[in-house]
Amino acid sequence: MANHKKISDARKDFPLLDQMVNGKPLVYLDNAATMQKPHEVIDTVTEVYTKYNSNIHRGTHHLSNVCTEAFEEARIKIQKFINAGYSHEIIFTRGTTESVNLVANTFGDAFLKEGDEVIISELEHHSNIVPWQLLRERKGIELKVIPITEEGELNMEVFHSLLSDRTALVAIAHVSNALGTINPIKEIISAAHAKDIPVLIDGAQAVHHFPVDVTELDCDFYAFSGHKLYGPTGIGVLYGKEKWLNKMPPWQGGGEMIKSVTFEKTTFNELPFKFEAGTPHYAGAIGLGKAIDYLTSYQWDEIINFEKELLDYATEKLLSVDGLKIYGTAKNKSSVISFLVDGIHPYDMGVMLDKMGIAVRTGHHCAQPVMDKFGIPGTVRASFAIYNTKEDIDKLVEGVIKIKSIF
Ligand code: C6P
Repeated sequence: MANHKKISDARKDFPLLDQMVNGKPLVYLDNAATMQKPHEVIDTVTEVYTKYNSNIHRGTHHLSNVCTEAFEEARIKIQKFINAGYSHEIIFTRGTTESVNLVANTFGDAFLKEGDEVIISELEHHSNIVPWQLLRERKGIELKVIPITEEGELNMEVFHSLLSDRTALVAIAHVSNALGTINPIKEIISAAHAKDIPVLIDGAQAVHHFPVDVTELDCDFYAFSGHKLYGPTGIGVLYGKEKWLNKMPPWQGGGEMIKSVTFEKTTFNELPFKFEAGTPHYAGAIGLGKAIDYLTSYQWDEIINFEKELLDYATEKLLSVDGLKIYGTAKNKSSVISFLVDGIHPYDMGVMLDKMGIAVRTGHHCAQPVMDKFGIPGTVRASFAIYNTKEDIDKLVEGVIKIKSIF
């Protein structure tokens, strides 16, 4: 068996973490928004631009061949990472948002008709709500929403009752970014498939926390972003089953996605290129491949246990603060904690924590319906990665207590 790295050594791999913010050592707890990048990823992207930058799939020259090979190797790494059947089922996009929009615009426009229903949930990120609303405007489809409980879990009874002959797609987050809830997507997928309904999973908050196997899940589409996976920004993935991708029309038109073009008729390229119009973000894709190498140099069990330990520690410590309420108390949770302290607006809390060098996210986290459900303007959100420590959490809790005493 390969030698795995130790999580306790992870922190030194992330150069950005070693800095002062507002005169204090940085405590970075905004990982659900974006992860910091290890040296290996930064060096890989630099290497693309310093050693073999060249447009891919186009040139006959050496640099173009090297770059193309590295880009396609990254695709295969991603295929293996999520255990997709074929590398051509991996479409490079700008991120989760673009992946969901791609499905809404191609699958949605081609296969959904007026009166068809798309099931989403109350805990979705806006990027898995708005594309379906835009499709509703174009096609007259209807949106059905699975409500969440006080704990922030999906009401599965309602989900099952929403499935009907009119349901054309279920589009659901694997993990909620605002509450941390890990959704029972296996149950969702098999219930939908029992009625021949395809399922799209928004995996933006999942792929870096635990292994995802799209073959075992049997989902039809799975979307995620590179930057939340310790990889570069501006690159992401749409996994789609070959049977759907082959039937779906292209979305954006341009170079690379065509086989031949005349003014009378254009024929389209094969998968995956049919969906990758224009020069792709190959440096980002190659960097994402390296981020996957980095993440998988740890054992998943170690990552899961480590993040769970941080989550439990932070939950216990934060709950000991008088007047603090945690939003999102699902039994199955990832390392995200949303909270509010009585009488303190989340924005004020965020700004004051920043003065102490502590980076958290505040607001609605692009999940406004979640905030509406709880009748709050937003939350303070701390989210953990493999380079965080219990000391980071101690500093957060000390900060919260101090701010509370000022208020
Ligand atoms: N959530 C957060 O702070 P993009 O921006 O395309 O990489 O990812 C969008 C997205 C989609 N789904 C979920 C569940 C997400 O969490 C996100 C991004 C960040 O929570 C930025 S808003």
